[in-house]
Parts: sequence; C-alpha cells; structure tokens
Amino acid sequence: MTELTAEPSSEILVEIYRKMVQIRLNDERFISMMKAGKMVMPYYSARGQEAIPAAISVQLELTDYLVTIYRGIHDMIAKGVPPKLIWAELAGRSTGACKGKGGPMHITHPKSGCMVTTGIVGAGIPIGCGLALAAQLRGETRVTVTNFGDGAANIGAFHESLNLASVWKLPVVFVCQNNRYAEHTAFSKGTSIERVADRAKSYDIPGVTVDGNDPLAVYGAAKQAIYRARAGGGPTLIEAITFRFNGHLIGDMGEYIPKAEYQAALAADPYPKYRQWLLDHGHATAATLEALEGQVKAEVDEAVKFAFDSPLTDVAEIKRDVYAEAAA
Ligand SMILES: Cc1ncc(C[n+]2csc(CCOP(=O)(O)OP(=O)(O)O)c2C)c(N)n1
Ligand SMILES: [Mg+2]
Repeated sequence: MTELTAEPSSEILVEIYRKMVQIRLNDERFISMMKAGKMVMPYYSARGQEAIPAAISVQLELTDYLVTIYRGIHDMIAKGVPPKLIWAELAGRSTGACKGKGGPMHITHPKSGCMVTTGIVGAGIPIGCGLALAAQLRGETRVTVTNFGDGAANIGAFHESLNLASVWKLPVVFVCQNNRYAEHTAFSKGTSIERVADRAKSYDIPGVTVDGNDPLAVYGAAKQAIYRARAGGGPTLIEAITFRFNGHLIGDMGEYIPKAEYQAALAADPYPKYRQWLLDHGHATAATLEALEGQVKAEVDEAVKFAFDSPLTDVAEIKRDVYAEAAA
C-alpha cells in the first residue's frame, strides 16, 4: 500500500472501505439475481475495480459531476446514487433512477451528480468537458470526474477533449480505469504506448499512472487532481491500472485471458487486501468491519425489496422524457 505524506484519517479510510463493500455486495447480488433468472440484462461487472471510485468519491461533494460508462455502477454507488434507485432501474421499475427506462447502461441521477452514462465508447469524455465548462462559466467550484476505459483512450474524442480541457483550463479530472482489456482485445494489442497517462504530455496537463488496486495511491492522485481543478488550475489525467474479474459482460467466459494473468490479477484483488491492511494498521477492528459489512448487506436486501415491490414501468410512460412535448 502506498505511503502518503499526509495519510487520510481512519474515518476516511474506513469510509473508502464502506464504499468498496457497497460496490461488491451489490455487484454479487445483481449477478446472483441474473443467475436465478429474476433479472435479465446486459451487465458489465466492475468487480476488481472497486478501489478507484471509492478512493475518488470520498473526496467529492454530491454536487460535483460524474460521467461514467456502461461499466459504471461502481462509480455511481461510490458517488452516492442510492442503491435502491439503481436496483429499481435495473429491474425496469417505475421507481428507478430513470423510471426504469435507462436500464443498466444508461443511468443518470443528477441529484447525486451522476449526469451521463453512455454505451458509446469515449462519448462521455467531451460531455464531461461540457459539464465542466458550464460550471466554469457559472463561477462554481464544482469539479467533473469523467471515467472511461483503456479502450476509450484510443478514440478521437479522448484526444479532442484533453486538448480542449487544457486550452480552456476546465475543472475536470479524467479517470482512465485501465482494466487491461477492451472487450476481448488486450491493452498492448490496441494501444501504441505503455501508459495512457503519458498522453497527457501532448496536451500540457499532468498525467499520472497509479495502481488502481491501491486505494491510497488513487486517493493521493485524486486529491491533487481535484484540488487543481477546484483551484482553477485545469484538468488532470489519472490512469488507474486494475482488472475486471467478470469478463467484458456476464456470460463472457474470458477464454482470451491467459490463465496466469487472471490468477495474478485475482491475487491482487483490492477488496480482501484493503480489508486486511485496515486491520493491520489499526484503522478499524474486525468487529467494526463486520458491523459495517452487515449494515451494507441489510441495505442491499432493502434495495432488492424496494425494487421488486415497485410496479413495472407502464408502457404509456415509455416515450415520456424522451421527446419534447409539442406546445399546445
Ligand atoms: C464507439 C464504439 N465503438 C465500439 C463499441 C463496442 N464496444 C463496447 S464496449 C467496448 C470495449 C471498451 O473497452 P474499454 O474502453 O477498455 O472499457 P471497459 O469495457 O474495459 O471498461 C467496445 C469496443 C462501442 N460501444 N462504441
Ligand atoms: Mg478496458
């Protein structure tokens, strides 16, 4: 685990863990509900990537903006989107974050700052610049955190966005969650350089690569980037190296991933490692962590009940909020 000069308090460190537990337990329940045939959806699990949004979001306000992708429920949970609204959305219920019309890939919840989730690879990056520009023009201190994958860093919109954000000093933090695969293509087969963060140099902005499985490393990089953005210093690119344990989407058996690589990634799973680190360094007792895990489990049970007790979204509702209403 990285040593920071000013380590966050035990309270913050445990809060990061709480977010990681929320992400993991919700993810496990989504998958078990799918396996039981109770939910049918394209689901892109972020198991293995929990440390990244947990360590970033603990430093954000609810009013800060979040942009994420189809593999983004971990980002939303960490940012503060209530899990019950996510559950109801995934289950196609009228009480969902988008009234059951967004599904797992297109959730927004502006009250929690979750502004855009897109399935078009790279498309959210310029939208994040637009949100940051709006905040800048309004004179707000709001920061936009824009998440995307390693594959998206090869899309033209990524380059255009970094350039524009640099020129206009936009208050944005670009977070590339490099899980080493884009669908079934290994990072090295589709990317010309070893580190995505090195591309920041072309746009004269700071770029840093961190171990995305190390909450302290992510916390430290995000702290500087968020501070810089809030202070009017402009954007930063953070590349967080991680792995997604459940393939591209549920059903992907991962045959294209070398076994040794997968085993090594599993051994670096941030979830049990961080739990042990908290105990070893005296930031929490086993009893505290067990109680926290129990609370999160109860919260998941409640969210599932809320979703399945809610009515399915009415067919008449489908076109509402999609097209502008014609003036009478
Ligand atoms: C513009 C565009 N091209 C291709 C696709 C098909 N596609 C969906 S996900 C994906 C992989 C993206 O990988 P990455 O950016 O690394 O994110 P990850 O899924 O690994 O989190 C691709 C190519 C798409 N949705 N949009
Ligand atoms: Mg990827």
